Amino acid sequence: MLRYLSAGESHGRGCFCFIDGFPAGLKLEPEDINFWLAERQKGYGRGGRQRIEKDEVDVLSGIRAGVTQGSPILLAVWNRDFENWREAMDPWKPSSGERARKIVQPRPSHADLVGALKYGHDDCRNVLERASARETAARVAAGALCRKLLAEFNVDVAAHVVQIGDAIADTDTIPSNQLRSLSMESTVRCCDKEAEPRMIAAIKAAKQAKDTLGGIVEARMWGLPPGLGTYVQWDMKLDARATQALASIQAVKGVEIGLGFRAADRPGSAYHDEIVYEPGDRVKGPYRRLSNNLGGMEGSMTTGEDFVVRVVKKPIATLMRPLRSVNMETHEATKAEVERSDACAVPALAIIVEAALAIVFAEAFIEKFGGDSVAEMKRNYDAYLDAINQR
Ligand code: EPS
Repeated sequence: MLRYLSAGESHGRGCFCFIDGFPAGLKLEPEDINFWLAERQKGYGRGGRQRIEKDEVDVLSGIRAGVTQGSPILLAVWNRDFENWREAMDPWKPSSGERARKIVQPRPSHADLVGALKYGHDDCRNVLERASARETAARVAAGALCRKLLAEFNVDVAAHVVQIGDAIADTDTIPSNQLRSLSMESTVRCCDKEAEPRMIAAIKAAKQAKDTLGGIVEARMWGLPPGLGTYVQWDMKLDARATQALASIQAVKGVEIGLGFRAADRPGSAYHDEIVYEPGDRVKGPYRRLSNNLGGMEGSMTTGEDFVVRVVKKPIATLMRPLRSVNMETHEATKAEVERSDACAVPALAIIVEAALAIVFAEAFIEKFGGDSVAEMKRNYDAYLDAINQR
């Protein structure tokens, strides 16, 4: 069983990730993780923080001589900005006045208010430090290990931005294996050259208006054999696990698989993916679908077609022209706290979505094919492919 948990505060020592149940025998280089950490920091619309940080992984356990050991893996991404926050974030000594950077004017749409009520904090900083999307650096590090494991089985994932504000891309006809190179050419990770400048203009306008923007990312994963996940128990359903992993990314408000909500407009005859017998692709198996409206999932299991999912992120909560709020000490009407923030972090979401999916699907591979070593997984994987190709 693959499990992972993160720890860390946005302006504390760093972002940490504990991964248990990761198979032995996967060869890795630091760049396999650092590349994705750097990608997460990029994107038009990011704020000043990314100029301070240069996220790099520090492996504290579980990897020896560039090979995973089968033992728990502990990863750290140290925060450079911590130097500027030592006093406010000190684990032992309380700081006072300006230096404490106390926040009592919660931002609408952030975790500030409810978190303070729930945990009994009188300082919203105790909430926002952990609720911050900086936590996604830890997930991206864990996701990088899982991507590398999936690559051993020729599974790949690419996410790209399909909407920012009212700028919408047209990318349905772009093959999945071209999404990576096309999105890497774009500062907003958009594969549609015509929509890209409209997205950049939308972010620029929002920034000038001291506002923020959300958007939609689409991810596709390919190289998946049929039969990952299961229909037999609610908490083992793979589409549900992918949805949970994606919905838990900060600011995500919706996830749809395949046609998603657009399934409501169609009769069954125009929605269901018809089945044909078409041997030839060993991984997909001999049965194919004539379309992929279900996004590569039937009965909460992979079908062998590409897994397709879209994720919507709300606009970032911190506005430079703050919305109405309440001072929690005086109960007076006031404006929400203004903290340095991003105008739009949707391009970064693409990298985080890929990482979140890599973790869920790596876990599904380990369940199906065994989790002690990569070599054992490969033996079981080959035997399974032999079996399905005889059906
Ligand atoms: C983030 C770092 C943060 C924010 C962002 C995510 O840095 P700081 O708060 O120091 O500017 O830029 O967090 C949010 C927008 C949020 O709402 O939590 C990062 O590294 O991704």
